[in-house]
Amino acid sequence: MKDISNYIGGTLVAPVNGQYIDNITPATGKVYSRIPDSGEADVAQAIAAAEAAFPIWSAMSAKERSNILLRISEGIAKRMDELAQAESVDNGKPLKLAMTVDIPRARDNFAFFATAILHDENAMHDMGKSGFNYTKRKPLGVVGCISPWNLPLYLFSWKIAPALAAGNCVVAKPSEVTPYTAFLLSEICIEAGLPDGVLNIVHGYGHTAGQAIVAHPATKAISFTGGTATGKTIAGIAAQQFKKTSLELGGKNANIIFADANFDDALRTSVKSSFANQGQICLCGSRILVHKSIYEKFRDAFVEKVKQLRVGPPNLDSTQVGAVVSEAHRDKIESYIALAKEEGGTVLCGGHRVTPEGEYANGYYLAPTVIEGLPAQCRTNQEEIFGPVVTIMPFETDEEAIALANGTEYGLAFSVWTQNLNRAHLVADALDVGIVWINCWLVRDLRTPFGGTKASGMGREGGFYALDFFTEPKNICIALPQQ
Ligand code: TXE
Repeated sequence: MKDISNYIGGTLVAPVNGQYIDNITPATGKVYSRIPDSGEADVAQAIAAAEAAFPIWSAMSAKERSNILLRISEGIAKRMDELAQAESVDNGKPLKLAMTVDIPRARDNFAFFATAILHDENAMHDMGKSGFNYTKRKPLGVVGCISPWNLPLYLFSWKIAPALAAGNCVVAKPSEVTPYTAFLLSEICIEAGLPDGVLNIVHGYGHTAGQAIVAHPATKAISFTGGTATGKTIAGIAAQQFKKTSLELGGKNANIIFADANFDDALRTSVKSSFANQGQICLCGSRILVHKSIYEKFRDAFVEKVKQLRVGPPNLDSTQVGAVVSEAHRDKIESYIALAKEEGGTVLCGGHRVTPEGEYANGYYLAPTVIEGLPAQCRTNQEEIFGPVVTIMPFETDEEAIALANGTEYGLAFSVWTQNLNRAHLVADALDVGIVWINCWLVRDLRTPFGGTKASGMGREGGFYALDFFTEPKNICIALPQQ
């Protein structure tokens, strides 16, 4: 059994208190490694190391920082198989998904921000004969990055890469549920020659290690992805210290299918947007809204396709839906399925556990579940379930579809399926949401603003939005001599 280490001041170290947390693989329900149960003392060491490294790292040229970050990207590429395997074991996601999405994207995150800093520009505001202003953007100092378990290395690197590229030093905490690839990243950073203390990775629980990062006066900004309730706690602590926060929180996304949609494309993609990563992506479309005139046809075809999804051990090539991330999370998802029934919903397919054979029999497998007949305002249609469960319901008019889509406290990412150009643009404009995908889902351009409205979060990640977040603008005003 492997005990993984914290990465502090450039070295791999044990937690100060010597305590560890069991790390369970959801595919079998068995403990397979142990994670440091870090606390304030470990975070204090990490922050001290980051503070010591900041003058060196921030003084490097963009080119020098870029070269080091590119080496990290290459290090991820070299260890692609090992990282994908670790991600799948830690999270329960199909190995194929980790190989094609998670780890390639972590590699790309580093490469993207490593090169973005070579192509940026700063503002100059001209006052004509009176003078001009130029704006410098300075790194903030030590920043905290806290990430969740659903896309572990993908989201961890999505925060760390822009923070480092902008010249900050980082204290980061991956989810205690899926820590392994973050640990492997520490090894990659050491091999890549990242100067000591520039990135520090502290493992442990959210309420201890995570909260210590947020509460420490030396962290100038917190970038967080995770649950909305946690986001609220973090925002409350950070606000007391006027700390910048970027919060990417939950979603209850609508997938709106109009009668004039390309039926086959909408159908195929809806299966993916509902159940990719066992439905554990904040961008998954968990409420499918279908125009009344095609409702029965779409519903029946959708359920037919969902029934064919193969649920099973993540390491099998044939598996399309793996295990959900933990026993507690499986229980939470099951409680929502029970609630949906109480609220009057009909389970069209799924709604039960799946038990593979042999060593996988105690893993956390759930059949992809489709529920209809629920009112829009019920809890099942309002709260984030974050599992392989979707609801489906009909609508009659464009206005009704928009109202249904906007009718939750969340506003992260909606999909709109129509071949009518005017409808596509008008509906997209009316949706109170951070991201709209028209005739597609999860098509990503890393330059675009990423984030949500309302309870889905605050601020935007991606491209120069992230680099802006991790820097402080300083305006310098030059007055020209007046005649
Ligand atoms: O997330 P948490 P959980 C949603 C989803 C899920 C629910 C809870 O609905 O069921 O959130 O998931 C750290 N101070 N999403 O409990 O707790 C924690 O250690 C500082 C949506 O796993 O928010 C982990 O590293 N940090 C989502 C990270 O926060 C704290 C992805 C996320 O954990 C902390 C995951 C604290 N007080 C869950 N408490 C998305 N938007 O992608 C916890 N953490």
